[in-house]
Amino acid sequence: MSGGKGNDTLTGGDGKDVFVWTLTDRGTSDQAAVDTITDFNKKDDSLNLRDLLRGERDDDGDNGKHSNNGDHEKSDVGDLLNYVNVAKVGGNTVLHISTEGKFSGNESSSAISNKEDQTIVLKDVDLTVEKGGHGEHAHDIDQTATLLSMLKNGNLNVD
Ligand SMILES: [Ca+2]
Repeated sequence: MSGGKGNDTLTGGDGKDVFVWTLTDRGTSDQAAVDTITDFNKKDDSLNLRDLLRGERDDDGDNGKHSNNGDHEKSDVGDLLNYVNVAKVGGNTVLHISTEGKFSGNESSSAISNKEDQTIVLKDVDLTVEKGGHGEHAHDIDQTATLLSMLKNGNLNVD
């Protein structure tokens, strides 16, 4: 299922749904395209960003070619942090995306919004993992753990 260019609202319905973005779907860093999925199901559904993220690769620089099945290794997120930043807004999970991988992986939300050219809102579902513990940042989102969990659960496909 694909929204195409511009802002779209997507509803998958029952069963396993794959939501696909291609590079031409993106907006600009001045005005990101915002797509909303109304019924993303953690158990069955996945986001395919393979074509949207330009040059994303895993950490060993082999573009996933030498892993067992050609997929992103499930143990590391590689430079995915430069492309995707996950936020929790109310009951929604929001993916901020820089298709050119311009995020530093450690920056303020305003810096992120200046660089993002695609936003994906997953309504009423929480895919985030918090840092945990008791410190001041305990409830901050652990970006690496969140992306790993999405990759592992099949909610996110980038290769
Ligand atoms: Ca769109």
